[in-house]
Amino acid sequence: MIATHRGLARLGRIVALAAAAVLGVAVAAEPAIRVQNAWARATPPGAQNGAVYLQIANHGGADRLVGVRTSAAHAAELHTSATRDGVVEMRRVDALPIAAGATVELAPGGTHVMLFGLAARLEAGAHVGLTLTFANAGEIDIDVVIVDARGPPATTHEHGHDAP
Ligand SMILES: [Cu+2]
Repeated sequence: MIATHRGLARLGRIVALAAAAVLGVAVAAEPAIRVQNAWARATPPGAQNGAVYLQIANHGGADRLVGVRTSAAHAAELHTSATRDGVVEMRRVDALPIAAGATVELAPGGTHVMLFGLAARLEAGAHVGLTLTFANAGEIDIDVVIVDARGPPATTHEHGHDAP
């Protein structure tokens, strides 16, 4: 019998998984959903609301973003924006579909996470935590960097998974 390196590696992985299962050890799998480049604009003094933008890369099957929450604001909601007759309208949505293999971008002028009733002013250089809940992937905690009101950090243009 001739076993390829790949076959042996796979066999080794199966054995490791079986051993982990027997021992009751959780096996960390590559996450299907990755949230990256999360940012929000700094808010002026007295502003009550803010918006968070980010990218969701889905390396697994179809999923849905069904919830957002943060301790940085009284409430967080998923919003879509559309221009109708020259007027920008924001609309709350209960869920955002994330197709299999897709990268969904929440960006200015489009879908965003709206923060209502900020606990404190969003100041450039600070970070706030945000928890995203996906129907299949479960909860994912992310770190949102607050940037100068002029725009996103340069890294927002990077699409690499582990780019700084
Ligand atoms: Cu909004």
